[in-house]
Order: sequence, then structure tokens, then C-alpha cells
Amino acid sequence: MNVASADAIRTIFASAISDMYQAEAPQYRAMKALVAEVNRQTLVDAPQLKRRLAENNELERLDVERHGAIRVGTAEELSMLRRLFAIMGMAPVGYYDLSIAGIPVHSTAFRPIGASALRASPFRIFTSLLRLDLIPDRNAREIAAKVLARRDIFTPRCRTLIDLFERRGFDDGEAGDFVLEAAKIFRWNGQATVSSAVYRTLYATHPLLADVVCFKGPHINHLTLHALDIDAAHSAMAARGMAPKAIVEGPPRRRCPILLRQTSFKARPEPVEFIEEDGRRVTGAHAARFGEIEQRGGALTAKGRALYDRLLAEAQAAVPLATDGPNSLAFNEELARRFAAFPDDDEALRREKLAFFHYSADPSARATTEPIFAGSLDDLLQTGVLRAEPIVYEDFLPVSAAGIFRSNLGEQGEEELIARGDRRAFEAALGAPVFDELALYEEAETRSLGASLQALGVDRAAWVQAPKTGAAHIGAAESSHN
Ligand code: OOG
Ligand code: NI
Repeated sequence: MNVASADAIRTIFASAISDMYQAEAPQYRAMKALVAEVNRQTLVDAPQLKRRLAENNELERLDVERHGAIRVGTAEELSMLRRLFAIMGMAPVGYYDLSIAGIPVHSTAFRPIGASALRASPFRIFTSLLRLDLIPDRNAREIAAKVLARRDIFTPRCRTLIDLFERRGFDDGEAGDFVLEAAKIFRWNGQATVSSAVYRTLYATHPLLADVVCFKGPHINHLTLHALDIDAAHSAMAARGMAPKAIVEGPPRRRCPILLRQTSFKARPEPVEFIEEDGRRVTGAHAARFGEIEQRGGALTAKGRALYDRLLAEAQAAVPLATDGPNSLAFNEELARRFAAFPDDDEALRREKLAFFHYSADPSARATTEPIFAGSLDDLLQTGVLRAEPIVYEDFLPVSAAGIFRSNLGEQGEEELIARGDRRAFEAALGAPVFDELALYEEAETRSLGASLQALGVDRAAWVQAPKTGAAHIGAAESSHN
């Protein structure tokens, strides 16, 4: 019965969301056209990059969105979304505490897990849950809770389909229906569910509170495109008057990219209609939606991540970036200076265990009759029979995320919160634990190494016993494997 695969449903869903958001937000449509243009130019300038993307069948997916972001108000909304995204092969990965940046939410990313699923469709949804426990104003908290309790962000048909899927899967018709119903959850509705006075009260408490509470559902607040050269795309956005943020968030530009670099244009106020206590409709404005670009690099180990966090914090302390970024040049220079301490070649990143790598065996090596002696992993790599390539980081960065939130929140209301994560409460609301992203990368690395050694005929037992010296004969173990 379950004919449509999760990958296929996610692919169609991502494309439906993209069409919907382009129709809703013309400034995003314009950005998408510009990014496509800059990407084409980058490919013209870098034929090697183009060849590599073509080999990996990535050229045709270049223009598809990499992620979107939403914010929900209640545990029930979040747990239902978990069930909904599971149908599309998207699982909650990572816990992000945004209170450290003065934003009263905690978050996860619903995303595909595994290289083949990510290749089929890389679409993720960064999902934040409002934390009323961090709102000090009791009146605002009570209003928010009351308004949220009244809404249902899912259509009845959507709820029925989720139940149905969990019982027996979908047929093709139901899968198509499901995508339509799912997309409806995330559309924009300029009709607020509250009066302008309630909106103002919530906004004054924290702009995010107004955005999450006052509307019918968790509208997409941005979609994110892949930029092959994010600095070029950032400059092009500025040149076209698209008002990008002052800097590209994340690590500086490097030869060997790490983690995630992103930038966005700021949300512009859009008209909304409030329903006053006496039933009158009045027009107001709300800035909600924007567009973003990202460029991803290698996933870092805990050690690499600690180094990244330290260098970034040092740069920020030395040159605090002003709100609208008149000192962005100085900040970027400082960032580059600090990150000189972060090795910028793949071999050093691997040897120093700063980043995760995917190993593969040279397919011709196993066939050689001549046994190749290998003293260690490094020897295997040096002889070229084993290859190591960085594993791409598929997750998010809370400090960058905080910068992204500010794209449409203004600066008000920050720094007043008591910063504390509450992963346990988040998982209780979600109704499931979140996957640990580091464990996923580590597993992928270990699995790829195991498979490569096996393909090369290296005796894995001997390897595990003496991983450092790990004397092994490639080809020597052939007879025992045949
Ligand atoms: C989500 C911000 C996080 C990113 O790219 O880091 C995010 C939000 O503004 O709701 O999407
Ligand atoms: Ni984003």
C-alpha cells in the first residue's frame, strides 16, 4: 500500500512550499532569481566545480531550497508536526537553545538522515517552540496561552491522513492529498486572529511572541537557497538593493569550508488585518518573511566545534558587531585573523580530529595481487588506496540562528531573558528524543571506514586492536575473504 516513498513525498512537499512562498513573497522570488544567476556565473568561472557537481548529479538540484523555518506555539503543535514530518522522512536532529541569544524558543531541525536521503531531497525545516516559561510578564503569558489554546493549525483532513499513514501507509492519491494539506499549515495569512491591542501587548513583551501567537498558523518565515559562492551572492544582493544583513554569519571564507555560512535579506513590514474587540477590522503591519542563502562545509567533531565556538566568541568580543553593521569590515578582518588558528587543509583537519570524514576505497586496489603493506591509516591514505573526503555539515548553528531571528524581530526585548536550555522539556513536548547530530556524523565516518577496509581486504580485527600502528596487508587477507 505504501507506494510513495518518504523521499518522493519530501521532494514534492519542498517544491510545493517553494511555489507557495514565491507566490506569497515576491521579494523572495526576486532573490531566488538573483541567486540562480550568481550560481550560473560561479559555474562559468569554476569549471572544475561544475564538473564535480555534474558528477554527483547536483547540478539539477542546485536551485532547490535547502531549508525553511517555522515557529510553533504549543507542545501539541510540535508533536503533531513530528508525526507529519516523519511521513516525509524528516526526523528531529539536534537541540538548539536560543535563550542564549535572548530569544524565548528552543528548536530542532526536522531533516532527512543519511547520504542517499539528503541527495534525493535536502529539504529541512528548522522548527522552534515558543517558551512561555521564559516570558517574565504574567499578563502577556496568559494572553498568549489563551490565544494559542484556541487555534488548530492542522486541517481535519490532515489529521485524518496522518492517522491513516501510521496505520497502513498511503496510496499515491493519498500521498498527493497529504502534501497539499501539509503545505496549508505553513502558508501566510495576513488576517491576524487578535486585536491590534493584543498584538501590541505581545509585541512589546517580545516581538517573537507576537509572530508566533497572533496568526492562524506557523507561516514559513524564510526559505533558504544554496549559494555556490555566498560572498558573491551577498554582494550581488547588496548591489541590487535587497538589503542583506551586514555580514555573512558563521566561519570566515576559507579554502576548506567548515560548518555553515549564511546570510539573508531583512523582512519588510507587510499589511495585516486585526479584528478589534468591537468587531471592526483595522489594518496594521507585521514584518515576518524574508529569504536566506547558505553554503555548507565540513562537519566538525566536538573538538573542532569547541575551537570554532572559541574563535568566534573571541572575534565577537574583540570587535562587537554593531546592529546595522557599520563596522562589518573590521569584524570580518578580526574573524579572519582569529580563524588563522583553525587549520585550513583537509589533511590537518582529519589528522587533528577536528572534522569528520567519509572514507572510500580505491576500487582498483582490491584487485591487485601484490600485497600493499600499510603501517597505519595515514599510510593507507598516502598510498592512495584509501581516500578521505569531508562529511558535509547538515545542521545549524545557534549563534547564526540568533542572527537570522533578528532578520525580522528588531533588536528589542533581547538580553532580558534568563538563558537556560531545557532539552528535557523540549523532548517531552516533541514526544520523542532528538537525534544527536555528532553521533550521526561519527557513525557515518566509522561505517565508511569499516566498509573501505573490508573492501581493501584489511584485517579489521587487527586494525581495531592496534588502530594507531595498525599493521595491515592489503590484498594479503584476500584468500580468507574469497
Ligand atoms: C529560525 C532561525 C534559524 C537558520 O538558518 O539558522 C535558521 C527562525 O528565524 O525561525 O533558520
Ligand atoms: Ni535559516
